[in-house]
Amino acid sequence: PVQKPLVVVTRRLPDPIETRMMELFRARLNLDDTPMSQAQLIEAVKEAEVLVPTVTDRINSAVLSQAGPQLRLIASFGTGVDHIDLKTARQRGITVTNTPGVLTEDTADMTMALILSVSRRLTEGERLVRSGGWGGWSPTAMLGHRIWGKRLGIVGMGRIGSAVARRAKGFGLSVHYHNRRRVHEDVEAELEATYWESLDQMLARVDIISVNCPHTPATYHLLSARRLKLLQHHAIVVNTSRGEVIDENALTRLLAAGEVAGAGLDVFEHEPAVNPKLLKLDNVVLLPHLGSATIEGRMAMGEKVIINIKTFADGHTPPDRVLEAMF
Ligand code: 8YV
Repeated sequence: PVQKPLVVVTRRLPDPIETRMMELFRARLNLDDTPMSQAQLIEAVKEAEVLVPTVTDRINSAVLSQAGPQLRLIASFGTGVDHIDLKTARQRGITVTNTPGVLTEDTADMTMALILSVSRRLTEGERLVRSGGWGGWSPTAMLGHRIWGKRLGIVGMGRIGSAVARRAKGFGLSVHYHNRRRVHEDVEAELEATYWESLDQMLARVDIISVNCPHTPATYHLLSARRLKLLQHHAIVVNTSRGEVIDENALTRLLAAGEVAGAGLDVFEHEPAVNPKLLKLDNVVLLPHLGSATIEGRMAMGEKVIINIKTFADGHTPPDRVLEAMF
């Protein structure tokens, strides 16, 4: 087992996490918190025994092919691992871990916040008040749609999708879902969720779509132009997963044409770039990837990273090991 491994952390993490990392490991922190360039990542993997990247680091084959043999573990700070080339990591014998579970509830909260914001025109109304343009209450002004009694279609019924389903029940939504595999009947019964084997059929029948699946080669543009056109014109789309799961240009066109009624997006296809045409639309709520951005969540993510590194350094399989076969 590696003792006190050299751990390179690519971004600033919560202070107590960094302090603990300095105590436990030889931790090298990126104090200015700017995302590392590919050249900096390559420098990092030449020396690091453990790399702690985040979603803003592309740990692709170009980076991994430059890694020295001392790089044994990539302990990612986050749950999604689409920024890491898992196949190349496996071929080079590098273990990969993530931080699942601890950001489930926060991300599900953000999903509900977006559903409500879009349906009830929250940010539009806020902009009106702040602009000084609010002329006073009117019986017909800024009417949104109620969500109670509507049909929610969840794409990806994993941890986060299930947490969204639990909340949705409380808001009086009926829950529908599409997943690679149907979930266990007991879980389905608890969530009162209706399974759709055909995503196309589900899209045509729901009022709200929530994307909660990971981004993998199989889910890239899962919500393609063709599929988005299956939505009813009053439908709204919410995404707290990864921008790449939706064809953002197609969604933007349909929103502008009124063929999709609204969208709540916490993630984008080319983050932090946002399609400029989206910025002009009133029927969208746009957030800067805040799904897991709570103090509690980020602390728990950091603690998970530490446990994964410690367990690995002690010669055991880390609890949150990621295998290609999981996706
Ligand atoms: C973080 C996330 O914002 O965990 C994920 O997959 O998208 C978020 O929790 C980020 O990815 C941390 O690297």
